[in-house]
Amino acid sequence: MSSHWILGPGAIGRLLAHSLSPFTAIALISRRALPEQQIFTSPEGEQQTRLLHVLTVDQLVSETHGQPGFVHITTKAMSAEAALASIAEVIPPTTPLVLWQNGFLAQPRITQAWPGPVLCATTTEGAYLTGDDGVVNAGRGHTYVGDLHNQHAKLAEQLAQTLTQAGLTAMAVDDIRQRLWQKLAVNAAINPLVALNGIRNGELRDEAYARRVESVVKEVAAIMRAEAIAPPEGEQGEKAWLALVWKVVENTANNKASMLQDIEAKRPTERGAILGPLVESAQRHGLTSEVLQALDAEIAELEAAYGR
Ligand code: KPL
Repeated sequence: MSSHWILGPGAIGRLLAHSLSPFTAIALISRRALPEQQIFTSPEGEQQTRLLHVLTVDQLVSETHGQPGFVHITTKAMSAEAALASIAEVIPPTTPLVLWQNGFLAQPRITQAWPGPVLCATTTEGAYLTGDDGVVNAGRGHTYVGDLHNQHAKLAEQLAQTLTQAGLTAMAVDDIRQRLWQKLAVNAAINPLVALNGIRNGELRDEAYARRVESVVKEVAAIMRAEAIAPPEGEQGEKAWLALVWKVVENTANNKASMLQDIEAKRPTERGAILGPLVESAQRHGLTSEVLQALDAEIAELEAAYGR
């Protein structure tokens, strides 16, 4: 039976560790030590305490721990490459990786650099941490897995089956690139604006912010067209992207978006993984990205002020 190593003990990492552990060997790997006893709360509110195999990166590289069947990288987008580098010496270069990052930064880079198969996953599972020893699966969702060049369909199918058996409904897909860009497009219209204004997602519908959402979507829609990415369903074009953004705003109206949480906790944001690929794509295709660049600069300014 192939074991799953999970690198990054955030909400998705711990959700994976808890879900997979009754079915397969797992190791939850982090930079700093975490308690082995971890509490999992299901979407129905049931609590279970499990003894998980937790390891620090230092322990992993200084001891012998066998070889993993899969390594899931569940760090933030900007930490994924460094996290992989920190354990690369103890895993064979043929090890399949699964990247769970937001945006579209870590995925193409690691796919190009890693000799073995690289799967990407995108999920709508809701999860949040309750400290060093707890994770809550706040809402069930769907997970899609595939690789950017559609060369590892069997492996994606095997992983999707394992995840589904573990209670995380998953499907292998041949359009993961599109799905990652679609998620990024919606994220770009919500995350920076709510982070800059310190508001819940639903407040974007207020007149004071709605115009700015529209101007972000205008640029994003043109970039998506150039990248040959259509909205997931229904019509094409700017109107369809805007409708999708407002639908997500409505469905997540009470959410404190991830970028706002990062700003409040004075952590680096994922602006490079969300706005970066859009700005880079606009430049490549000769499109304007003034609004996106202005958002990026404003977020960068907030991050630069952390230490002051
Ligand atoms: O995915 C999200 C995030 O918080 O990062 C959105 C869609 C903005 C919902 O909060």
